[in-house]
Amino acid sequence: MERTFSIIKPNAVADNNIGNVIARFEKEGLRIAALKLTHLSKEKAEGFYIEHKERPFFGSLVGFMTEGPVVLMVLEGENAVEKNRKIMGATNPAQAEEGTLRKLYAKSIEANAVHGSDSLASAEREINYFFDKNEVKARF
Ligand code: RTP
Ligand code: MG
Repeated sequence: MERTFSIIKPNAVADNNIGNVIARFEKEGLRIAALKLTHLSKEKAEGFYIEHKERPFFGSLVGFMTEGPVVLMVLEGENAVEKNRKIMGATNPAQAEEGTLRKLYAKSIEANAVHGSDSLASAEREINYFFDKNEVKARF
């Protein structure tokens, strides 16, 4: 059993797609082990995306991620990291497959509806960045 970290980004929250995203995860067999709705500070968003600090889109990305509330989740399930990436689809919604969350709910490559950890190591870092140990409840 694996854990991964997911964010429903500000555009998807603003469009009232929280329920649709969560329903999809549950339908695909992922369980929610932790969840909170919050509004990221600039500092928190910068720290989260620190690996992209030198990329040209960094400032814009941080601006977007702090423009409205987000939903932070820990998802649990078999092969959770890869399963979540498949459900999300490609970073750029123009390249995302039909039926993926990004194809359905993204507005642009930046406002692409969801984040999902890209490896088990990232998942561990990202979960610990946003959640205390006692906030994450094993479901399996
Ligand atoms: P994420 O980390 O959000 O799950 O997305 P990802 O792995 O598919 O994409 P990544 O390369 O890690 O980029 C992180 C986020 O930065 C924004 N982005 N903007 N303007 C651009 O060219 C550009 N490229 C990436 C997206 O919001 C992407 O999810
Ligand atoms: Mg990434």
